[in-house]
Amino acid sequence: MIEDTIAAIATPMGEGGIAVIRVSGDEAVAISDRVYRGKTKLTDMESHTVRYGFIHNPKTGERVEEVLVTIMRAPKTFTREDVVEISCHGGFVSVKKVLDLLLEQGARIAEPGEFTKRAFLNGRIDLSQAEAVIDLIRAKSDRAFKVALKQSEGSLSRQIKVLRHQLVELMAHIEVNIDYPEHDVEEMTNAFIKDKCTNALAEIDRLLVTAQQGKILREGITTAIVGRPNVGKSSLMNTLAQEEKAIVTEIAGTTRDVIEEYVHVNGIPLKLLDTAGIRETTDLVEQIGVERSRNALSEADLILFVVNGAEPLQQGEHELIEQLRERQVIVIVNKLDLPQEIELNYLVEVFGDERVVRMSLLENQGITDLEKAIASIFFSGQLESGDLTYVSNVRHIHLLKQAHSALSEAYEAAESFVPIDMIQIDIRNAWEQLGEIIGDSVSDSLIDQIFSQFCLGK
Ligand SMILES: Nc1nc2c(ncn2[C@@H]2O[C@H](COP(=O)(O)OP(=O)(O)OP(=O)(O)O)[C@@H](O)[C@H]2O)c(=O)[nH]1
Ligand SMILES: [Mg+2]
Repeated sequence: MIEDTIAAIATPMGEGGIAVIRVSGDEAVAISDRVYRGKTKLTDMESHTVRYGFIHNPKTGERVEEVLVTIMRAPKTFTREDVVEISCHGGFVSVKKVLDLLLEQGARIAEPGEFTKRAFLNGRIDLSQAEAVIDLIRAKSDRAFKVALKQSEGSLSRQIKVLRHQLVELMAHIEVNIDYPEHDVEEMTNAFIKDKCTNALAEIDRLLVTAQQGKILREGITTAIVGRPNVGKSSLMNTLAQEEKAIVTEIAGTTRDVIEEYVHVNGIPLKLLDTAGIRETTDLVEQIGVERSRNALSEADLILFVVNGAEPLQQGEHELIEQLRERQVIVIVNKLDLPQEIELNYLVEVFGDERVVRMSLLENQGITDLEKAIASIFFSGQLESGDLTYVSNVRHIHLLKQAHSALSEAYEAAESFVPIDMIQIDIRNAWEQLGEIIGDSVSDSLIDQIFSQFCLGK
């Protein structure tokens, strides 16, 4: 099916200890052999062994690199084809030279994701596993990595397969009923369909519930730090980032732009946005900054609303509170080291006790309380459970929702005694949509689109 041999640099561009070039395909060993010189020929090497040697230009005889070559023969390889990995010195120039020689000898430069695509096309992994490989590469936290690893091992695929199997059984049952209606009474079949649909719907619901958490694990919770000037927003950013990321001064209006940083709180990744203090101002630059603060505020999943505990709430803050009522908010009452003037009871009344955290960023007080508040909002303890199957891929979520609505329709139809061959169509749709998740019934263009998200050499 796949005939040519592909090659690419598999490590990131730039300087490093080593860089690896990967070659895959029928001719991988033969092509590599033409540019390799060592004690034995690569064609004589056993599978899954490593050899020291040199890469040379067969035309000029020039020695180009000192390398280690790993030979892995099909089918026990990442792509299920013959794979050769050449480890060179980590400079850009030498790696490029070795790659060019391989291309001259008949390899073709791989497209992004083409190695993983071959693993999929050769049946070593299914589509959701391949997509998990992208997640593995992009994982921003330990936990996101574990979830992706689990998916790449096929945990989601297994659950989808069980579901599809149940639907096939249901379809077979209906088929029998269509062919031999005298064997069954309509009522029994309808009850059976409703029962099976209810089970499948519950299972899909369970997977969809994990979707929100999956997104967070992958992308981080977009968290905006907002409040009026000088309350300690940038101090909070620096405390959570554990470095002097943002400028902190006693001048109100220090921060003028949105400052972004990824941090982890109890293993939960946050995409933290420090913003300009919100107030009326005539300063043009600050006005733009305030505008950006408001945008960050409207897009955030979580808002850390910082107030100065040493002063009563001000008019602008009351307005902000009104906007924040319906959002996910943690109020940070800062400057606890100073005599307190703020209406604490009022804040607790509006946002709830566990959503108001008292801190002194100057004296490093209250940080654990804040961490707890963040963790309790998003995971309510659920993340600690051992099941790491999270649906986090937008394509999967969309397909699950479609399968869900098809099955709901089947249920409704059975309830109102619609002819069962009509119901069969809905169930079949759901079965097909679930199949698309694992790549059982996907188009070539979709496959191309999915694999183009990969980096080169993967
Ligand atoms: N006493 C006391 N001062 C603090 C505390 N936290 C921050 N400050 C001081 O408050 C001032 C303002 O802090 P920033 O972090 O720059 O405040 P900001 O909200 O980012 O201000 P803008 O960027 O101007 O909107 C600085 O002088 C900080 O040292 C605290 O817990 N206690
Ligand atoms: Mg600031």
